[in-house]
Amino acid sequence: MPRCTDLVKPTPDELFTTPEHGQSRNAETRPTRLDGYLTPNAQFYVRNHYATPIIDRESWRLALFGNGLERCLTLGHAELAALPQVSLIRAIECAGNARRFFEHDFGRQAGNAQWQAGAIGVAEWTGVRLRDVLALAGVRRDALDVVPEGLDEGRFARPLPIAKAQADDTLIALAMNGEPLPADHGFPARLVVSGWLGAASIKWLGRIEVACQPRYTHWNTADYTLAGPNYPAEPPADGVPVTVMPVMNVTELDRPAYLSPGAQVIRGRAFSGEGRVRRVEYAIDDGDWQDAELGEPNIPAAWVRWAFVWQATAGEHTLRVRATDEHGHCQPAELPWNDHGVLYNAVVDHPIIVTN
Ligand SMILES: Nc1nc2c(c(=O)[nH]1)N[C@H]1C(S)=C(S)[C@@H](COP(=O)(O)O)O[C@H]1N2
Ligand SMILES: [Mo]
Repeated sequence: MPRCTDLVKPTPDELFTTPEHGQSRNAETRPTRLDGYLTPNAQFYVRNHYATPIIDRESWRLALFGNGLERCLTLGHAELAALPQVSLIRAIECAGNARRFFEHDFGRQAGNAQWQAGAIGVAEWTGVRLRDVLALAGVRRDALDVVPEGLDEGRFARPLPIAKAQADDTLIALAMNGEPLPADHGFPARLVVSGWLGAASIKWLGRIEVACQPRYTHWNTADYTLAGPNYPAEPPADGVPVTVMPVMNVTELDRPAYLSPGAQVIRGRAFSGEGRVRRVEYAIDDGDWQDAELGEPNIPAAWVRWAFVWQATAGEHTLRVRATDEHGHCQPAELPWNDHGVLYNAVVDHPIIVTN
């Protein structure tokens, strides 16, 4: 039985959790159930602001318009599929991933779905470069912002600067892990904006405006911003709009984890929106930081799998893990509060209980 009634795919308990405040349309991947490098489509987290719309591929159209283009253009699926296709392995991570830990640190909840660390997935996305599609309509030299819009009920839309829209690895994806996009992940076409907050990767793409003026929607002014007393407002935004996702770790253990004494392989995945992860360290209880072993592949703006062997001894323990990316950015020991609970990437204490 699918538990998320606004979703098409089944979200069984053994593969997903539902973040508190998550309504019936958000489903969080259980990292303990991941196996290979890629997140299978059936296990990929879903973050929907509205119910998944069911779209007919044959009648679906993508409309391009706006004063930043030479001409308006409408394309169907077959026309997109006939353009040069690109495949990329990239993560999509919700800006609100790990939001629940704000409550852990500050004793009160920051807004919205209370994700643990499972609002991230890595897939191979295949489609056309957004740049190639925009070029068909002619991008004017003074184009500034691109506003991709979804066909879901609330027309979810989150502007991008033209430079990011035209990056090599910004795609209109038609396929995910070698299959047509699943309904919940944006069928028939979604954006994949590498390294940026998940909210930029608009699903069920219907329209793209290219504007010579700055563009604002609810989702870059009143949400997906760093807002509150620690951050300056950037009117009309209530804070600093989120762009690149910072270095982050997902440990493949339940909270708390129950393990048996003896040699245990502890695993996880570390990600940085800014490039490759260079190092993952761990510390048990009050012990020193030690290096975990990094696996292959290690793809920029995707993730790297890490592992270490721990000689578990009976009792209660605390594991801490921190990742560092190729720019030297490391997960902080603590993080200031922000009202929408975005970009939580502080090192968290992971409780482990070792019993026979
Ligand atoms: N049209 C549309 N696109 C959307 C959303 C949405 O609600 N509607 N949610 C965004 C957010 S906040 C995230 S984190 C990602 C999640 O992608 P996924 O559901 O494929 O994991 O989609 C983004 N694209
Ligand atoms: Mo998100």
